[in-house]
Amino acid sequence: MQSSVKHKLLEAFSEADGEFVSGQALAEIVGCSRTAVWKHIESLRSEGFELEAVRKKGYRIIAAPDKVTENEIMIGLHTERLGKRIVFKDSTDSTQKEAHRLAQEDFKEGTVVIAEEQTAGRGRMTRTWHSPKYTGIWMSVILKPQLPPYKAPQFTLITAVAIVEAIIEVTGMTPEIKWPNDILMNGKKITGILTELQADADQIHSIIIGIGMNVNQPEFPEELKDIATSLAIETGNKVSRARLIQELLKNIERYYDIYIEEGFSEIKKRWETYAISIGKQITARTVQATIEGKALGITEEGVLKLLDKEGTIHDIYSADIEVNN
Ligand code: BTX
Repeated sequence: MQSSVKHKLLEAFSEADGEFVSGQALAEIVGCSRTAVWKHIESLRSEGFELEAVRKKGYRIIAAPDKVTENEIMIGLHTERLGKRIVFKDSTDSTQKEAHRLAQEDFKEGTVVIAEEQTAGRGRMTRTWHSPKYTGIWMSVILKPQLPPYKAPQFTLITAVAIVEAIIEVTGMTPEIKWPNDILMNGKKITGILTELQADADQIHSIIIGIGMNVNQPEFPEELKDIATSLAIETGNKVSRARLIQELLKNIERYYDIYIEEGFSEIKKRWETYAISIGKQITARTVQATIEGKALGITEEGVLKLLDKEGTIHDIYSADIEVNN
């Protein structure tokens, strides 16, 4: 929508102070037809404005979108490095893409990209990540650990523990981790993690950790509604995205520091207490094959050990898994 039209409509609603404004009056204010007004109203709705339409009365505004501001995140952010620089976007294709670009421009470790909406949010491989406006946390964190690339999968596990504990802290509910990169609530996906690298053969330059957390969506599109959920759906309340972002950054920094100073064992221990698949019969679909067996646990490198019924133990580096019992 042209921003001047949007501006005029929002001004008219603001002056009406919650009362109805007729379609005809809006058409005159904006200088277009009533059908065009209706289209503009639809466009405001898609941006998160709640507008009521009543025949013969017109339109009235019920709520403006629940935006997050940079200041809201900064006040109450208790970190040393993470989030000291936040690149904040109202809309972007993918925060991962933006973070990759910034990482190459020699941005410091801890820079975070956050968007209110992603138009081409991505998951692993060529999958898409549904990222509607003003409802979730679509965020990428740039880290620059001096480590070899084979350590990178551990960062997905560090992030998973950080996410679970942030959700516990803010909502009091305990989600579960499904190896390697899903966080579930009541069996449905509440958060996905995408860990990507800029590296040469023996040294990581940057790790870009993408976090997509469903927070306040009231519902999901048809193709996701059986597998996805949001914190608002599960808790019955709207949840503060700014507060969650603060907790996430604090926890990621904390476990990252523990990892660098003490190694992986504390994180592995916590990860295992939140994981659903360990000790269970699972089906793992990798790019090469589908393997069924018992998930024995993860290694220090974050690799899943899977025992098949012939007694062979497989090392699974990346897969989609299904828990069978
Ligand atoms: P994944 O490949 O494990 O999961 C992707 C799959 O999850 C999709 O194919 C779809 O079935 C399902 N899905 C898509 N959107 C949602 C959603 N909102 N909630 C639940 N399930 C969904 C997971 O990949 C990693 C996702 C990381 C997303 C973050 S957002 C910030 C950053 N920027 C970016 O482009 N990606 C990351």
